[in-house]
Amino acid sequence: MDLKELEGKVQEVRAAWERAKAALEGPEALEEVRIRFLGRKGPLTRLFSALKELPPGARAEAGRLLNSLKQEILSELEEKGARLAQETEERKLAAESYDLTLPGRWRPVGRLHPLTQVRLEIEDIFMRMGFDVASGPEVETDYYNFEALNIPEDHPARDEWDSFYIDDTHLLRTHTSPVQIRVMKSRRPPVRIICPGRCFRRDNPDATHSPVFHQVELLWVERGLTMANLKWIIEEFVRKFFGPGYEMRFSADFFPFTEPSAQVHIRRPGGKWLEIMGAGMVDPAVLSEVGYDPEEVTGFAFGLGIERMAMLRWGIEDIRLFYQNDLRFLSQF
Ligand code: FA5
Repeated sequence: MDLKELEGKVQEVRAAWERAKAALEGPEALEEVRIRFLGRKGPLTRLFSALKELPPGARAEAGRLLNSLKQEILSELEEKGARLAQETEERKLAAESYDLTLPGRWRPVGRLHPLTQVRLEIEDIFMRMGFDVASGPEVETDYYNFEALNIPEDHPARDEWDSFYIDDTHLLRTHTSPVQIRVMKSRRPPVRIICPGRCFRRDNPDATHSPVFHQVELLWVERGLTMANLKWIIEEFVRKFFGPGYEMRFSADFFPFTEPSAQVHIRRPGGKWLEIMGAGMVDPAVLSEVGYDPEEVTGFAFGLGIERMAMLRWGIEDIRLFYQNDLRFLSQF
């Protein structure tokens, strides 16, 4: 072999390399082509070993030619490899990227039931006035629900609170007033508490009555309290809860455990009058029953309907809406 012939072979290898390069795709093909051209059995290795067949004067030139082709192939392989790696990376990123035009996923946010909102607000108003929050059982004895409240058996007032009895002496409490008795029996005056809670009556459901409903009981017992204090507290509370535009009506009523007794109606602007509570001065017989001296202390109490407060606040005309768990209704509050 002479230089001329070697030059021709180098040309051939370069041409074959150019074709292989153009068809290159993917990292495996790259490795295959590297072995094919530069491996031990590749054309370049063969040509390098053929150098010794050349006349000594041509070997340097021939070596230069072969080395430059080898460098060319090496650097192009490297470049191609880098490009392939970059393309792979870009494809991966493109597949991972966020599509900002997709609509978001709707995640409903929970909220407090309107009756819970009203209860918390009522508690807040009275706690700021210095009342404690007390509680009592929903299953009561006849004694606390009626007798200690001056409603003996056979008293006609029992008919007003048509009750769910559990056995001869236990019932679901018909009002939160039994908590008055429990609190007074466990503390000495002065006593200043409110008690929110669930009540149960065999009332026929209608727009303003539910067999399960909620009351807030208020009780204040101290030396020298009068009906004027009770009226002031109620007016102050109604003003704070409803704000301007609501009217209040205070009228006489009867409860065996208060004397005198009153009821309170509220009217929303443009709405109907709705009874919200019964109230009165704690009857001396009740004070004696719990061991207080009616000559020494007086007290007043009320029982307020939470559902009625919510109805007046938002202009809701049917109490049953609170118990139907319809999200179209509940999500408005
Ligand atoms: C009582 O329950 C007395 N314990 C209130 C009381 C307490 C008087 C302390 C004096 C001193 P009455 O039955 O009127 O009273 O109920 C009071 C309030 O509870 C009513 O004004 C009304 O707002 C609410 N209420 C009563 N029954 C229902 C019902 N079935 N559904 C919804 N709310 C009711």
